[in-house]
Amino acid sequence: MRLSCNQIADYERDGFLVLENFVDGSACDRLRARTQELVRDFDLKGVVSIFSTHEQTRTSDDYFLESGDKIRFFFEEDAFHPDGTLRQGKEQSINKIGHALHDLDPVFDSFSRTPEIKQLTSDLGIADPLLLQSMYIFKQPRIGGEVTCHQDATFLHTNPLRMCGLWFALEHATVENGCLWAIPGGHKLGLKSRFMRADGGGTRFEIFDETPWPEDKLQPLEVEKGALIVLHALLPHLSRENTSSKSRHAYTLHVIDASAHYSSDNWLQRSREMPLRGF
Ligand SMILES: O=C(O)CCC(=O)C(=O)O
Repeated sequence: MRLSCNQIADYERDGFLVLENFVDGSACDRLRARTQELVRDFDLKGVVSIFSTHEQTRTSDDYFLESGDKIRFFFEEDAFHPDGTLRQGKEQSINKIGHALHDLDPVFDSFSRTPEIKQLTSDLGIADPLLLQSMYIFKQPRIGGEVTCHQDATFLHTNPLRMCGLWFALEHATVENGCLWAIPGGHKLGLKSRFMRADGGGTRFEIFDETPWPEDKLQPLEVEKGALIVLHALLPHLSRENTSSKSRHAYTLHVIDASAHYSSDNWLQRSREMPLRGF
């Protein structure tokens, strides 16, 4: 399956592309089942790293900063009682798992490295692809937190910018359970900020443009299980809180081009022993 000229033109115009039925339902189910096993085997003693896009700096502890070549678990902000104990089981409390599932787990590896995804990234102009980052996002029923409007290039910067995000719906994603929203054409507004490692340790944001996003132009991207949403590196997008009783599981992959320089001050780094790989 190759992208048509019209699809490529849509992507260039809007900064995103929705491809329904990109993966089989059975492949989505295999990924969900494997994730259930990972969560079951995850020992949370000593790990209380709450992931929140509201206060990125506070939560950028070592556990987060060292996760670029590991499989690590991050909790919903509302998952804990004030005394630090979980309000409900860990299965209902985890916000996401990241960031090297595709290199460390065989089930994620085979979901991520298919001829179809390889062809797609080539059609998008990524000539020498490297799979940079993977995340399993739960968007838990009732406590699934919002992800504020952002560009992925803020977090994963290359020079020149050659990167795309691939967002796979593992369940039906709707406005009700916190689907993605995007500003069509917003990828032409330029890079607003970068989130990077700070010289003295930890992280910081560097702001290039303080103008707020034109959020009145956001459109919901409601999709069925098995759909793929391709996101341009500069596309402003977000997801709202999940206040419904339904989860909204998704898997994301970010692919860069080996010909572009991966910025050494990006928050996400790999150890020398685990270099990035292609398909
Ligand atoms: O799945 C979501 O809720 C948001 C994911 C997202 O925006 C991202 O991974 O950049």
